Amino acid sequence: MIIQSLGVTSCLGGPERQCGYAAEMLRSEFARSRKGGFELQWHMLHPDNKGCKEQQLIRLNTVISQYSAQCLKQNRPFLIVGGDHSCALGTWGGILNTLDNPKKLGLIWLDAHLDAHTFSTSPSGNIHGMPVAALLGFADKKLARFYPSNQAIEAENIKMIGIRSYEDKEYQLLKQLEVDITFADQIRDLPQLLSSAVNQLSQRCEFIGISIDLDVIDPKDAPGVETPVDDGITAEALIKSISVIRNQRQICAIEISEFNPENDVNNKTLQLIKALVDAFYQH
Ligand SMILES: [Mn+2]
Repeated sequence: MIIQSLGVTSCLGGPERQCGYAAEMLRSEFARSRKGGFELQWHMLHPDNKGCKEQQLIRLNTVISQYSAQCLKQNRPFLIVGGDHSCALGTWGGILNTLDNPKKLGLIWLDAHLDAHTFSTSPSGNIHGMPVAALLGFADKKLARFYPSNQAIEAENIKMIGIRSYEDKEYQLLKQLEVDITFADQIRDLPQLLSSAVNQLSQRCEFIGISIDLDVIDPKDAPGVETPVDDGITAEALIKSISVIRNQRQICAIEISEFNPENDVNNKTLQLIKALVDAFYQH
């Protein structure tokens, strides 16, 4: 099986310059040792370095959205490897653009953070902390420019898992929308939780996306992230969970973001990304 894989070598949506390398490092890892059953067909997407950072990110998200729209139309499962988590604006925005009804998309968001800020609420102004607000249709005017769709995911079709660091304003937005949030300290059995989230969404959605921010994992297991937060889920539990849901045919794409090799220890986090990809696609 060939998996279309888009590597987004950008950290335009985050504060650092170090989170754009995951896809190229992962490609080398897979070239070195590959398990059977699937092959990643890589397309690397680099920022074009023209004009200001904001214009670059707007163009980048548009290209990501075209890529995911095309994969969906051709009915091909695909993998997106960021970059910072602002790639989600393009990945899921592109899918929404192809659907006749946005209610057909369900999204599972594994993250330490809520990522539901707008420019009006964010203390840092970093766009990687904002994709969920835009995907739910609550972008402010400035954020809307970075979101290449005018469709939104239904609040009941998004499930946030592993959350443990957020600001009150983003929490208030999601609470008011009654978004299903499972905080990290509420998780007892992650494989069971994830598989029931997928099952629930599959009742009403034709397509389900999985968006993984590596900081959902505890820094002991995944030190190589942009914004580590203590008390996360274990790598083992996440790998197991991903292998449990891999046969769900509605899952159209997996997104993995926020790898920062500068913070990694002995390639632990890089190997973990590879293990997650293997867990989902290997047969
Ligand atoms: Mn995130």
